[in-house]
Amino acid sequence: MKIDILTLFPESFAPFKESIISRAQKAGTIEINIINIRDFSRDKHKKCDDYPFGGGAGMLMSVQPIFDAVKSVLKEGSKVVFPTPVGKLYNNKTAQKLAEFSHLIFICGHYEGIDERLVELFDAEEISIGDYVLTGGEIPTMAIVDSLLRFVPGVLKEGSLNEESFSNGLLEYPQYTRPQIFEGLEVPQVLISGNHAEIAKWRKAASLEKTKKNRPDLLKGEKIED
Ligand code: 6GU
Repeated sequence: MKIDILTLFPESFAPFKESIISRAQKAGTIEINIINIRDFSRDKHKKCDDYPFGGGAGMLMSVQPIFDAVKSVLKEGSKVVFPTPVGKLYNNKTAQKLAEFSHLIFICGHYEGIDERLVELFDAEEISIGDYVLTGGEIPTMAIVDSLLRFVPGVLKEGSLNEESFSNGLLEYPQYTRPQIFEGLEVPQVLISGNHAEIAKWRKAASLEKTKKNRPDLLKGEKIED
């Protein structure tokens, strides 16, 4: 999968040089390009913002640099994604759907946003990562890209996805590592029993308990699958 990220702040994507994402890039499973929108400004001062028609506080991103930047990478089968607080709420299902595209283009908005015609011209998928407002699209883009890459074959180890939170409609069960007793707290005995059937039973119950406590909304009207 190829991902082009269009931003006025290319340095914000330094975290992509780390860990699983960096490994997947080196292995050639994914290719991520960070593109500076400012490089596409035809203004002599490389200006990339402008006043909103109708007035109001703040500036919008200029339409021309973004349009040209998208055009420079757009091809047949590309999907344009625009992270925005007015988008559809993002979840693992959206991540899975996005992971099926061979090419994604992310437009990172800043200031008060982008010209609505860009959404129309590129049939951009507007996605919000939650009911709060961030100062720009860089953090949401990182969250969306990181989470969707988990569904691209070859990025994670086989099987890693199966027991994760949300994969069966529940949150993941609690995990423990050495030492067996820490600050007076013991690891649940069943996990050291070596009895895999009992461990599976315990984990399922613990998953349900965690979900009830932290995300009861996930349980409403849902049938819990084995
Ligand atoms: Cl995608 N962008 C911004 N700026 N704020 C957000 C968001 C996106 N999702 C939630 N808040």
